Order: sequence, then C-alpha cells, then structure tokens
Amino acid sequence: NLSEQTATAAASGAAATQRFQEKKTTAATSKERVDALATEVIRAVHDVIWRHKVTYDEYDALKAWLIQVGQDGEWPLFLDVWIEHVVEEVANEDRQGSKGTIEGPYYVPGSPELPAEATLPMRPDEPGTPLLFQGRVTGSSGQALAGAKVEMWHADDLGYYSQYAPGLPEWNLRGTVVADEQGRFKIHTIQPAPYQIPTDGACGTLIAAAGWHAWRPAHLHLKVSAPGHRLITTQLYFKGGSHVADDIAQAVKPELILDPRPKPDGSGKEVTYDFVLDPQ
Ligand code: MBD
Ligand code: FE
Repeated sequence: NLSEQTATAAASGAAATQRFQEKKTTAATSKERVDALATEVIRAVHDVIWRHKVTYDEYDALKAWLIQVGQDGEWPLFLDVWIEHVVEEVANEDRQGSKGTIEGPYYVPGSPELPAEATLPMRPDEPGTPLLFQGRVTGSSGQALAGAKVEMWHADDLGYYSQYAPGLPEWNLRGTVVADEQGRFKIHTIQPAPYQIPTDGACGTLIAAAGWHAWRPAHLHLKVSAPGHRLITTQLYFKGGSHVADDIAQAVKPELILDPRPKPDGSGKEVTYDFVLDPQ
C-alpha cells in the first residue's frame, strides 16, 4: 500500500499530540507534592551531569533534541515508550484480576460498537493472517459481566495504526465489542505486525544515536470495562514473536502472551483469553 509508505514521524506525532490534547487531564497534586517530584527529577539530572561530566556540546545536543521532540509531536511517543510502563506498574500494583499494561499513544475513544460476535472494521482485502480472539469477561468471583465492553485496537499487517498513518479507513482495526449475557465475546480480526518506532523523528534519532533497536512486538491493545468494575487497559502479545523478549516499551508481562492455534477449518488462527475485572 503506497500511502502507508508515506507515513512520517511528524504526521503520526502531530496526530498523537492533538489526540492527547483533546483528552481531559486533571491531577489534584498539591504544591508540596509538585515541589517534591520536580525537585527530585531535576536533582537526578544534576547527578547524571556530575557522574558523566556532561559537556557543553552534549548539553546543547540535548537542548536541540528536546526541542525536536516537540516539533515532531513525539512527546506522546517518547513518554509512552520509555516512561509509561512504570506509571502503569504503580497504578495497577494492587489489582487482583487480569494484568494490565500501557495504553500507548494510539488509542482513539469512541470506536464503532459491535455485537458479541463481530469482525473488526477492516478493508475488504485486509492483509494478514485471520485471527479469532474469543473469551469471557467475569468479575473476581467468576460472575459473568453481561454487556461488558471489549475495546480493541491494533496495527495492520504492515504495523500501521488507522488515524495515525495515511490511507487507512478511519476505524480500521478498531472496535468496541459488547459481550453477551454470559460475558462472552468473539472478535474476528487479523494478526498485527510488530511495530517499529518511526525512524525519521526525534525518537528515532535517539534510538540510532544510542544503538538501540526500535521495535515493539506484535500486539493487540484492549480496554475492558463493565459497570461497577475497574476498567483494565492491556495488551496481548504472540508467543515466539519477534521482540517479545526485548520490547522497547518494556510493556510485556508473562500473563499477556497468547499462543494461537490453527483453526480447525484451516482459516487462520484462534485463541481464547478471559478477563477478570476487579470491583471498583
Ligand atoms: C505503539 O503501538 C505502542 O503500543 C506503544 C506503547 C508505543 C508506540 C507504539
Ligand atoms: Fe501499539
């Protein structure tokens, strides 16, 4: 697909930045807490400068790079790749049910609502191995959560997300499936490809300069919710897939690795995964 090849860091960064700015963010953080957090972050930077005898050239390179992150709209990407996983681990430390992981920069609220068995919106000739993702949503005592919402979004077979790469239908591979009376859902989709952080933006510059790789393993993003229960944001990965063991975003957990089997009728793969939501 030619249009997908024209995806640029600046365009997907601008879209992610705009989308994030549309989200309501509120933090009731006291003056004392802001003081403590900001002081410690700044002091940590001072410590690095002293320990590594950072030069003026390096300081200027950092300044130029930080400015470029903003110009490329890559603050959502940078933060979600290198910082969010720790925030998520702290936020979900006490959770008893299903494991969560980071949301990342490419969630879009309000995807089309679909019945308990549904095919995600996709192009008629959508490339990729068909995947049936099915399971059940329950509460912590095993009770069915009828009407639970299973929101799924993921990259296509080339690693591109709709609304962040040109040439894809608006809701391609994004949908909100409503579970049935038994909390069951069956989602027909395709297996996503691994995701490469854009190499032509500021994050790509850092990755190249540090000699890192730019890859996330192939993953399905999910938000699962039901009234009276704690929404879970998570991702699921594929056993044996590349970069499952060295995700640049450090967002893989052993509980999140799927092992899909060939479907009996030979049409792609299928896997079952159940969600347990904590009470609110
Ligand atoms: C992604 O697809 C993603 O999920 C994260 C966390 C960061 C960059 C791209
Ligand atoms: Fe992703």
